[in-house]
Amino acid sequence: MSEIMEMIKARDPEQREFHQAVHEVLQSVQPVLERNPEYRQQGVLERIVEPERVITFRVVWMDDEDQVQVNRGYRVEMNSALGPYKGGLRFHPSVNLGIIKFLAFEQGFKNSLTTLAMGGGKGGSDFNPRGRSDAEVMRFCQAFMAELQRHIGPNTDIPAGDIGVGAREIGYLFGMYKKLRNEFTGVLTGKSLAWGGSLIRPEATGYGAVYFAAEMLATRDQTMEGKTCLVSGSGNVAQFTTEKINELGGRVVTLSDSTGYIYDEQGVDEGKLAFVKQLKNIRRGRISEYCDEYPDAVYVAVDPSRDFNPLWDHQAHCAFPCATENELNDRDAENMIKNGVDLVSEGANMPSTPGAVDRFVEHRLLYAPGKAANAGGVAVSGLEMAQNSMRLSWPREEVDERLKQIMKSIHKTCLDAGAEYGQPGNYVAGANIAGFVKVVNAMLDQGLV
Ligand code: NDP
Ligand code: 2IT
Repeated sequence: MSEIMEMIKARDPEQREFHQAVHEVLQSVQPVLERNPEYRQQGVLERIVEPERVITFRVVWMDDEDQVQVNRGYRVEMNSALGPYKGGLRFHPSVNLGIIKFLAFEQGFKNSLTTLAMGGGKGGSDFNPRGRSDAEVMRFCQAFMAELQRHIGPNTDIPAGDIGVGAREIGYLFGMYKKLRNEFTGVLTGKSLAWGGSLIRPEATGYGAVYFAAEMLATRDQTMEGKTCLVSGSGNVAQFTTEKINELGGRVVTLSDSTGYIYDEQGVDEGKLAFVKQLKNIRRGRISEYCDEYPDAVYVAVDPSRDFNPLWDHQAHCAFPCATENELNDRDAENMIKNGVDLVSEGANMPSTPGAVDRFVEHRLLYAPGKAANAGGVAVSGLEMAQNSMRLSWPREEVDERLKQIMKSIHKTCLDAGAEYGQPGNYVAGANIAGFVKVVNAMLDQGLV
């Protein structure tokens, strides 16, 4: 394992998030490698950490002041052993190749857990949508797709949303793909309902993270009823996590964005959540405005250079980090444990630092890593692809029921794999082992390609 880590660090020394993601998986799968020496003989580790294809490109567009803007575009096609490359697009100024590679690496194992036939991929750009007009976002999306279109297709690579890419961006991207290729196909997921989208796709990641939490609680004969929950983020995943927690009788007391968080002792109920959806999705405002509408809540600005985040320092039973990678460190984890949190279900990808993960595992929390807990989003993307292929759409109840069954199945798969390798109740080991074994066996079947 240490040789592989040294190799990837030597090759790409600056890709810290990618190193972090690989290290976690390699650590978990150590017992699998010991039991299956052919994996090492066949060089699976060397192969699995190297993307099948990396595409980077220039994106040139004109802003509203007639200034030329140049951004970088990426698509990492990581692994196609289980199906066409599948994974979201992220538009955020922090995007770089290391971040896209970490996300694509995680995506491959997550997609493997869903039971659907999807390989791993991820893409995006360092474009910052904040403060940009609709027209600017449209021109950027069109310029981005002008290049991306030659690399993707409904049986090749199917992008979707992630941070900064929601229904609006998917619409502009789809429109440009259709125009350039003269094809109306399911090449993107997360489309609007009227033109090929699936019911429940917008809700799926958040709902899935709460279904997974409910499954974990059931192993201790508990339910979400009456549980106080900390949620971070206020975007797509945070909103629908909050919605499902409310439906199951829990209470969400925090939401955040990259500048700070709100604490609402009374809970973010259905009406307040409708306000947040309007604020974030339509007006594109800041979470601090929540307190102008609901003065009983408090807003706390959070300095990004802080060594802990006060959001995680409140009394609660459950935590759902739904913002971004490494948003929760070892000190935050200690605060959470001290405050009574005994369940963590990750809506975001890799939101907990390695030190935080160690604390959760040591203290035997019900801790679900993102690749298991947030797999509902890509799972319903897979169901959107299935519906597109059949040219029909399933009713809401049917998609929701399939999502529930998939989350149940992922939960069981993680528990079974953990137990098989001597780590009962460890969802990190279980998710990494189960996700890895399926991908690797498919790679072995398909030879050296
Ligand atoms: P959105 O763009 O809808 O929302 C992102 C939220 O996270 C915003 O509240 C944003 O605040 C906050 N955020 C972004 N960057 C930072 C940062 N550096 N520090 C603190 N807060 C930050 O994205 P999603 O809800 O779709 O994605 C959230 C997470 O869930 C990501 O980790 C994503 O990879 C993951 N995910 C998403 C899926 C999906 O289907 N959409 C599926 C599976 C995982 P601000 O407005 O200030 O930027
Ligand atoms: O991280 C993720 O799983 C996503 N952003 C969703 C990917 C998808 O293809 O729906």
